[in-house]
Amino acid sequence: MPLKIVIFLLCAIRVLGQDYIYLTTPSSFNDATNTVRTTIDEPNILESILNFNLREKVNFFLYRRKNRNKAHPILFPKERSDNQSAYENLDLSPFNPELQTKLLVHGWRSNEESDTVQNIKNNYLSKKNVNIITVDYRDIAANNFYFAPAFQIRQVGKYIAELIDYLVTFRNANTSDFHIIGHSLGSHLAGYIGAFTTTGKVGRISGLDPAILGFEWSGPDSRLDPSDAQFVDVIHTAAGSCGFRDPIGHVDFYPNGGIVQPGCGNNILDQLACSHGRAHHLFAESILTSLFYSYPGSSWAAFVRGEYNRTDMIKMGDPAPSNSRGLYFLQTNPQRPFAMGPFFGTFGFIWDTFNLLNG
Ligand SMILES: [Ca+2]
Repeated sequence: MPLKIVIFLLCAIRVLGQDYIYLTTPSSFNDATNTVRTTIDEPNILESILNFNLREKVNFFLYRRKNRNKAHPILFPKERSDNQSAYENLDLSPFNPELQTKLLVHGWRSNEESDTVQNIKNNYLSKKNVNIITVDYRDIAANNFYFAPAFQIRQVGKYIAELIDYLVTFRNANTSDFHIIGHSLGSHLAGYIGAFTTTGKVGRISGLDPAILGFEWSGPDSRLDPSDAQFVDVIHTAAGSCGFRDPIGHVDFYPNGGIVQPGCGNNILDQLACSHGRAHHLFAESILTSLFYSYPGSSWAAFVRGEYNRTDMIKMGDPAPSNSRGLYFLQTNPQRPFAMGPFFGTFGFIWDTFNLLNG
């Protein structure tokens, strides 16, 4: 069994807690028709995947500073065709079209109340005056059979895109002001939302360790890619196991090399799960501190050898500049605060400082 599949299984079993999994193969994928091709033989599973009611299963909540601890639900109309009265609960909502909107989506076996969403929401509201819209599709995401939600997020994404189009068309919002942030499976969901938005291209998508399982061999239409937003930034923290290994954004950050994160335990299962979750912790912290100094390079090995230029530094996470492109590397602490600012690679920094001071 190829090593890569073994790693997949380790990752999946850890999260699934069950004894079967289906894997995709490159030859079985058809980008034009499906998100994920699996060898599903069980008709009841197939039925549950294909038949689901989006209006019942997908919920939106709006937060502003004035209601940061009390979610304002955005209600769907009974008749979807009546766009003028759609989402009428918005009339009573604190949504402000003049502001940026952060749209937060969770991943597999998660929900709107999870840290992956709430930490980022709370940090934004403490730092910036923005609209926060959180999406909850927990009934879909809760399916232990990973490939069901991995398949269904295409439809979920299209459904969420309709809300963006509505806000732009009827509430004077600007498509460019939308920033979608998603962890794991939520990263690819964010890609679908961007791809299905019809009123323009959303301003930005941040993918936090995008899920690899079922997507590694997918074409760009079936996963997050740079065409999904004006600017796509990605943080890789469990690259090649739970998270996407290859760069799939305009800019891709690989903290600590991107494969395993420091402070994530000693056994392989804990390391994978913890490393996969580290991406959203790093992003949440970046909203507050803006201290993830990152440097461009060809590989982690080259970075470790000091083959980078400190003057090319950009900051990972929320402050990442929209014109940044390529691969970036950085070190982090093993615990909060994760950001090291300029004080990493101690000897390199001392050497740089020494040289600077001595002309
Ligand atoms: Ca895409």
